[in-house]
Amino acid sequence: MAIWFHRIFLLLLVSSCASSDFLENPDFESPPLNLSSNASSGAFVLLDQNTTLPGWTFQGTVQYVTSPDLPDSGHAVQLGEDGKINQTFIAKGDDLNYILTFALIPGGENCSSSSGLSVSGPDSNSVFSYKQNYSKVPWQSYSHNLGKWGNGEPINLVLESQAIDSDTNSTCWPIVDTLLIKTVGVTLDQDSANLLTNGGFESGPGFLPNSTEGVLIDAVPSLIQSALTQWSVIGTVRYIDSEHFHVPEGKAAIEILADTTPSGIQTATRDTSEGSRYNLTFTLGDANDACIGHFVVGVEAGSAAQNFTLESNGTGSGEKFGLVFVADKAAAQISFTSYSVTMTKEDVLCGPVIDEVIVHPLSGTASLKPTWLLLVLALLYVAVL
Ligand SMILES: *[C@@H]1O[C@H](CO)[C@@H](O)[C@H](O)[C@H]1NC(C)=O
Ligand SMILES: *[C@@H]1O[C@H](CO)[C@@H](O)[C@H](O)[C@H]1NC(C)=O
Ligand SMILES: *[C@@H]1O[C@H](CO)[C@@H](O)[C@H](O)[C@H]1NC(C)=O
Ligand SMILES: *[C@@H]1O[C@H](CO)[C@@H](O)[C@H](O)[C@H]1NC(C)=O
Ligand SMILES: *[C@@H]1O[C@H](CO)[C@@H](O)[C@H](O)[C@H]1NC(C)=O
Ligand SMILES: *[C@@H]1O[C@H](CO)[C@@H](O)[C@H](O)[C@H]1NC(C)=O
Ligand SMILES: *[C@@H]1O[C@H](CO)[C@@H](O)[C@H](O)[C@H]1NC(C)=O
Ligand SMILES: *[C@@H]1O[C@H](CO)[C@@H](O)[C@H](O)[C@H]1NC(C)=O
Ligand SMILES: *[C@@H]1O[C@H](CO)[C@@H](O)[C@H](O)[C@H]1NC(C)=O
Ligand SMILES: *[C@@H]1O[C@H](CO)[C@@H](O)[C@H](O)[C@H]1NC(C)=O
Ligand SMILES: *[C@@H]1O[C@H](CO)[C@@H](O)[C@H](O)[C@H]1NC(C)=O
Ligand SMILES: [Ca+2]
Repeated sequence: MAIWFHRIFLLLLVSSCASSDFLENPDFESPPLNLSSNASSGAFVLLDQNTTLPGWTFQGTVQYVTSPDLPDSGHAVQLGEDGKINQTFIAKGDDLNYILTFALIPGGENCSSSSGLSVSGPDSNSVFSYKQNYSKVPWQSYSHNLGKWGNGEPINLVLESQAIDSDTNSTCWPIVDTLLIKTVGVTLDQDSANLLTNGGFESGPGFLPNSTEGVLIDAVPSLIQSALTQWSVIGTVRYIDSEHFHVPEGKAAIEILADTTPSGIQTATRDTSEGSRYNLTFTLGDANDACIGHFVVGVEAGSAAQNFTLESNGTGSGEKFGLVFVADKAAAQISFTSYSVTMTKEDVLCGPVIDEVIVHPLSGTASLKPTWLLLVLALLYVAVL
């Protein structure tokens, strides 16, 4: 048992580093230079062609925002009609993934429809929109994987508003603040007992300094493009930190937020052999976020599927469960889907927490075949005698 655990911790040796060094003026606290209008005269100041925003290039309608309701109680930018900002930074270190976390704040009052925010890297793009009932505070942290880049490569980060309504006067334009870039490098430990990578969810987006609400991860169909290393996402999940939530193991875990449709996470095992039996174990719990309810989590592993339930009183519980499955192929699919729509008393969506997902072979599988063979031969030998 001790060896298993030792190896599990070895696998978690993913190098990662959250840094504000990559971006200049990531929180917009360095004010625009050469403002022609009087900046102290209002909370929203339109940037014009004579203005420069330190670190950033901008186009279209971009306003400099001053408000106590921002994550850093300071300044941010609002991307209005055709509003766009960009900044190029240089990759440091080889083959690292660059994961962006940022705060999204809905802009304006009395507006009927929210405009989307498009976030792009050189070969990636995601569109975000502020969703009601996903946090207690009036802003949300989101993440986007800018991809894997080699040392010295330039990464142009572009944030742009995406109008969804023809009536631009009734549109709530997105406000963006506190950008954080985290580099994540996963070195697969082939000797590890766990046949899953990042089964403890320690490798994922960075948490913003003043955030108590975790980081939302929207649907992403590909493991490679996901901000959560090696896991794809269906619906929306919240990446939670142990500083502000109950996390069963390590510093982070996943809280699945099912809305009108089920949400969940999915990955694939490595090095399983078709027809062999494996034991999948995981911890199912609640985040200690006052999420009271009856959790139903569907677990699929290879060809096995089973529903697991947990009665949550929202005070940070956790229970270990297991599911034995037969691998249907070398990379068996493992997924967790929440069917329960749960909300806190404050109308914030919440749900089951998943952590410590481990897959290991059961005895009596391929690796032990030689032993069986020897035993049979020994019996034959005895029989012959
Ligand atoms: C400020 O604007 C003037 C023109 O109005 C321009 O000549 C000057 O270079 C600008 N300075 C900065 C720092 O952008
Ligand atoms: C800016 O506005 C403040 C009051 O809101 C005023 O005291 C100041 O003189 C103005 N400055 C300029 C350059 O107009
Ligand atoms: C930019 O600066 C020039 C020169 O000072 C001025 O003529 C022009 O009106 C300014 N443009 C805006 C949009 O303030
Ligand atoms: C955190 O919030 C406090 C007050 O709201 C603010 O003074 C501080 O600058 C923020 N820290 C960061 C890192 O944003
Ligand atoms: C923004 O992107 C343009 C090209 O679209 C580029 O010329 C410019 O240098 C970028 N700005 C920054 C600050 O990286
Ligand atoms: C929003 O509506 C309220 C009440 O109708 C009004 O007092 C306020 O000025 C409006 N705000 C804006 C920005 O139009
Ligand atoms: C979202 O929260 C608001 C109050 O914060 C509440 O009125 C509304 O019903 C909630 N929406 C849903 C879908 O529960
Ligand atoms: C938007 O508002 C401006 C001034 O507030 C007005 O001139 C314009 O006609 C409005 N546009 C629409 C489509 O309502
Ligand atoms: C699967 O692993 C769990 C946790 O180590 C253990 O309790 C359970 O007995 C195992 N199942 C089988 C069939 O070995
Ligand atoms: C698990 O529960 C969901 C929702 O109640 C149901 O649709 C699904 O068929 C169940 N799956 C299994 C394997 O029982
Ligand atoms: C919540 O559940 C835990 C364990 O399941 C239990 O120890 C605790 O007393 C419960 N709290 C309430 C308020 O029911
Ligand atoms: Ca964890």
